[in-house]
Amino acid sequence: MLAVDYQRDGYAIVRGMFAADEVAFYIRHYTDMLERGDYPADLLQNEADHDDPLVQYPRMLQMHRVESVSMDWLIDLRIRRALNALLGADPYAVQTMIYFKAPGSRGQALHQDQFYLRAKPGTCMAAWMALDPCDEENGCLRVVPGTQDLPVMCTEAADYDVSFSDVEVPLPEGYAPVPVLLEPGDVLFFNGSLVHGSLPNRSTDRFRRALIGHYVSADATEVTKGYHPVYNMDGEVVEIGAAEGGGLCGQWVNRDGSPVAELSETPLTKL
Ligand SMILES: O=C(O)CCC(=O)C(=O)O
Repeated sequence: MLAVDYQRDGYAIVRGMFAADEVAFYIRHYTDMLERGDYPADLLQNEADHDDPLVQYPRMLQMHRVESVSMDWLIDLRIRRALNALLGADPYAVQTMIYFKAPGSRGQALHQDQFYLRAKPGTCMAAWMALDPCDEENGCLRVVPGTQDLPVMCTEAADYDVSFSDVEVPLPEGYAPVPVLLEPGDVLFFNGSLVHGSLPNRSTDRFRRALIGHYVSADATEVTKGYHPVYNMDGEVVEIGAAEGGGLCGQWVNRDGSPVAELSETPLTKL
């Protein structure tokens, strides 16, 4: 069922993969890290604007490189088994992130993870675990059905009023994001081509926390340098190459009245 959903849609949800007490533990753990100030900085934030909830509750990146709770979660047996079912083999683990998404926080414009990771050959994969109930009001993740097999698409400038990130994949008519409603402990898996993002948290008092792991399929021989060191699912460092940015990207063109993505000469300018 999980693999069937994933093959068809490029994403699949495992409900209740982690228990309520585990979720409570992760919330406490990362809140403590935030309060102590000993977390890996996220350079995407606008440090000058201290009223921005994203400055008060910044996203953390690559926590698994400095502390074991994150590494243990990244290679947790339940996630490992699900990734095996979806990818047919153990992947390599390359990233952890936590989003606090406090009330009033901006979201993240529609994008593809492969734009950043450039896993080759094969793809990258996300495990996105809800730590709070996630709905449209508090800025749940949104995915765009039908985009799971696209090449890395050319991007446009994102709207900083609603997104903290700077680029956005444009969507032609017929493609629309759908909200992914999750409960704490649910894990959404999605591939690196699937266009996804989130809108601002419009609630006044509800966080939308998520713990996220990124992986590359084990046939990948390269991934962008910033995602090294690369780990196997036993937590051991493995050596694979560093992917380059640039190259061709997909542009929407009209073919017989339908939008299709064709590779364009326009180079990607940013990783
Ligand atoms: O959680 C979000 O709002 C966005 C996360 C995301 O896009 C990602 O993990 O790639």
